Amino acid sequence: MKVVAKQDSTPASAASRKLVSVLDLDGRADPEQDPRLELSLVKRIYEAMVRTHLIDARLMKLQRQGRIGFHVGCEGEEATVIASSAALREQDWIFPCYREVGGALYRGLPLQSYIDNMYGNSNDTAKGRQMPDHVTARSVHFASITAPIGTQITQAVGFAWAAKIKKQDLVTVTYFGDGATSSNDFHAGLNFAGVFQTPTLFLLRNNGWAISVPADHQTHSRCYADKGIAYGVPGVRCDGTDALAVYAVTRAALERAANGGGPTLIEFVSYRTGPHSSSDDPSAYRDTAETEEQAKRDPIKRLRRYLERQNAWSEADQTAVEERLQAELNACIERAEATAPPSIASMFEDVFEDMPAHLLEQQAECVNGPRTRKRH
Ligand SMILES: Cc1ncc(C[n+]2csc(CCOP(=O)(O)OP(=O)(O)O)c2C)c(N)n1
Ligand SMILES: [Mg+2]
Repeated sequence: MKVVAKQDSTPASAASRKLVSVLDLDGRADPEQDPRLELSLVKRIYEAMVRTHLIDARLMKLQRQGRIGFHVGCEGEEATVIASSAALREQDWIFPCYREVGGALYRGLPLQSYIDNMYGNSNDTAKGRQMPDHVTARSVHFASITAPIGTQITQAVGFAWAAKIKKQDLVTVTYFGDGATSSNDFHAGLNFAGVFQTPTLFLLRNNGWAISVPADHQTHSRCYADKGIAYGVPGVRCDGTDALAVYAVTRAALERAANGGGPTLIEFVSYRTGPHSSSDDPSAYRDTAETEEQAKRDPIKRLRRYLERQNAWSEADQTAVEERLQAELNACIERAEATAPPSIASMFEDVFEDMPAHLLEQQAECVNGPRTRKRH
C-alpha cells in the first residue's frame, strides 16, 4: 500500500519529518493519500474504536466506585491502537504496552475474558495474580500486557528472530510510549532488529506525555521517528489520530516485514486526552487549555465524519451500536461480579510440578488461617 507524507501540522513534538495523514479534522480524505479501504472494514474499525472508548469510560467509573482496583485506558489514542491492530494478519503477534487491550478485543478476545481480568476473579486467565488490565491472550496472539516500561520491545524482537530462524510467516508488532524510548530495551531492541533484520514493527505511541514528563522533554532528537536512523531502521511519522493513515502506514510496514524487508519504526503522533491511569491527576502538571486544543483531533469524531460523508453512518447507527455495546458490557460486569475470586490455595500453584513440603505446609496454614469475611 502506497503512502506519501505531507507537511506536519501537529504540535506534539518538533517536526523534522513530514507527517503521514489522510483525513482532515472534519473527516475529509485527501484523494492522494486515501488508502480507499472497504467501507465494511472502516465501519468495523470505527465500531471497535467506539467500543474501546465506552469500555474505558465505564471501567474508570467502576474504579471510582471501588469495584475494581485500577484502570489504564487509551482515550485519544483509539485510532493508533485499533487501526494498527486491524492492519495485522491473524498469524502476527502483538507485544503490547498497557493501552492496547482494544487490539486484543478487535482480534476476538471475548469481552468477558477482559472484564474477568479487571476483577481478578477465578475466570481471569492471569488467575488474579496480576494488576487489573494486565491481559494475556495467547488465543489471539496477544502477549502479556507489560507494565515495566520497554520490556515488551526486546521480547517482540526475540520472538521475531526465532520465527525468522524457523522460517515461520509471521511479523511481531510491539507498542510502547514516547517515555519508553528512554529505556534500555528500546535501544537493544532496535539495534538487534536492525542487525538481524527481524520482521518487527515498532509502534511508538507519541501521546505527548510520559505521566508528567512532556514528550519534548524526553529526547533531544528532532523527532521520535528519527531514532531509527542510528540503527538502520526506517522511521515513519504518522498522525495517530487519523485511523486511515494509521492503517495505511502499518499495513505498508507489515507487508515489507513479511516480505523480508526488515523492521520499521512508526511514530504515531497523538495525544493522551485522559489521565495516565486511574491513579493520576493530570491537572497537577498540564493545562486544560492544551487538552481542549488537542481534543479537536478526536480520532473517533474524525472517522465518524468520514463515514457520514460516504453516507455510511447515521445517528441511528450510532445509537444502535452504543446500546448494543452497553448491554454487552453490563452483562459482562454482572457475570464478573458474580464470579468467585480465585481460591487462596491457587496462589501456591503453577510454580513447582511437585510442590515442596514447606510450601504445602504454608498453603495449608493459609487456607485454614483466620481472615476477614469482607472482600474489600
Ligand atoms: C522500568 C519502569 N520505570 C518506570 C515505570 C513507571 N512508569 C509507568 S508508566 C510511565 C510513563 C510511560 O510513558 P510512555 O512510555 O510515554 O507511555 P504512555 O503512558 O504515555 O502511554 C512510567 C515512568 C515503569 N512502569 N517501569
Ligand atoms: Mg507517552
